[in-house]
Amino acid sequence: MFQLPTAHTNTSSRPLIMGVVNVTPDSFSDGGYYYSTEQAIDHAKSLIDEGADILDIGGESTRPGSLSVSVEEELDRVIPVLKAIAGKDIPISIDTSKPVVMRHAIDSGATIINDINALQTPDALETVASNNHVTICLMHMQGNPQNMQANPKYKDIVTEVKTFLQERINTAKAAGISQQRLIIDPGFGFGKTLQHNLELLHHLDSFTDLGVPILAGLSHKSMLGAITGNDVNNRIHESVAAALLAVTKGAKIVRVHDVKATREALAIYNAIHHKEA
Ligand code: PT1
Repeated sequence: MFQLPTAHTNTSSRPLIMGVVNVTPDSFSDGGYYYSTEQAIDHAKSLIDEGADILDIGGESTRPGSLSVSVEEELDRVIPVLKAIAGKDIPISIDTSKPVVMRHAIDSGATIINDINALQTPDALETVASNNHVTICLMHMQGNPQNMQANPKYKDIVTEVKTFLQERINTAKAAGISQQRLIIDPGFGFGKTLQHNLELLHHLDSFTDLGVPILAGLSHKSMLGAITGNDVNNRIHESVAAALLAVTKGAKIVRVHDVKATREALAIYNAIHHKEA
């Protein structure tokens, strides 16, 4: 069973690396599900070899401008991959906002629900509340992936994101989910300008007040490319720098594509902070 006892209670534990496993059809292939399933399973295995602590499996892109997929399609994408990885002795997170996908993923071995919609979808709260083994990541987003980058607006980004996450924590607890089962995420790139994202990262430490572990996902995001000018497939260095910065600002979990590079960078952090690598 996966819980984050160390991330919650033991400040001497090292930060955890969540490796991203996307199960989305390859636009350069007409091999259909089998092809992308096999590819995702191979990728998951290599992230385990690189030292991932958690795998985050997602079947619906949430990058700016992405369209949602049907429940059936999302299930067809993620469940075979989940089943292939379950039993490999690594906690599995499912990146979904759909209660039906949450339910099937839990039944197939997922122990973390990573919901960019913070359990606001009807039935989502009820679906996860009853299962005491499941940890939930509540993320902030303004708008939805299709429209979120159109015109993001805040008076005070840090306060507004924090207030939202506090409300979602309270709602989850009122539904019977204990605080020990929760993780929060400010949602970098989800309805935020570059300036908003930088302000959030700069003040990430203020989110520790909420009393639950912080997860940060900055890997390969456009905010990094906006600074260096590198395209999405060429942002390893800025992603590693951002992950390390997030950790120094209190993140307990970093969601990354480049597990090996992040692991090596965090080894330096761990050495300084007397945490076991
Ligand atoms: C995240 C996250 C996620 N990000 C959590 N789950 C994505 N908990 C998917 C861009 O600006 O940060 N936290 N699941 C990926 N989403 C994006 C968003 C990818 C923005 C790219 C951008 O480039």
